Amino acid sequence: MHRKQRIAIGGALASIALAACVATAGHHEAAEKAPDVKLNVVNVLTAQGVKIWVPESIFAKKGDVVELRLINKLDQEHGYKIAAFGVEKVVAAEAAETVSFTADKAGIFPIACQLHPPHVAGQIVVLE
Ligand SMILES: [Cu+2]
Repeated sequence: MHRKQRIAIGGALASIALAACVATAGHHEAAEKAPDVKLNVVNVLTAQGVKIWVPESIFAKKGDVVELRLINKLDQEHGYKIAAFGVEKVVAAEAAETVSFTADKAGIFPIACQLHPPHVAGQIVVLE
């Protein structure tokens, strides 16, 4: 009697484990499509009068899909360019844009406003 119950429970657990496996596999596929790095980057004017995208440094691992929501809080359009990954966007005053790319090479690459080169630039660090 106990043995039969144990077998029945064992079977049920195996079914649950199998279902969990299937669910995990499905989730994994979905995760591959979702961005690995998802950040809001905000263009602000500091107290010192410096226009800057915050955060200045973005970190990712090689192969990561990076999605950045560029939010321009200033009253003038600004650019966001990462030449290494073909990103070049102009964000209108008090507007937002999204850029997405795959960080397919490791290294440290500059981020700049292509419209106003003197603006303080940032960098993206892609780990091997
Ligand atoms: Cu600018």
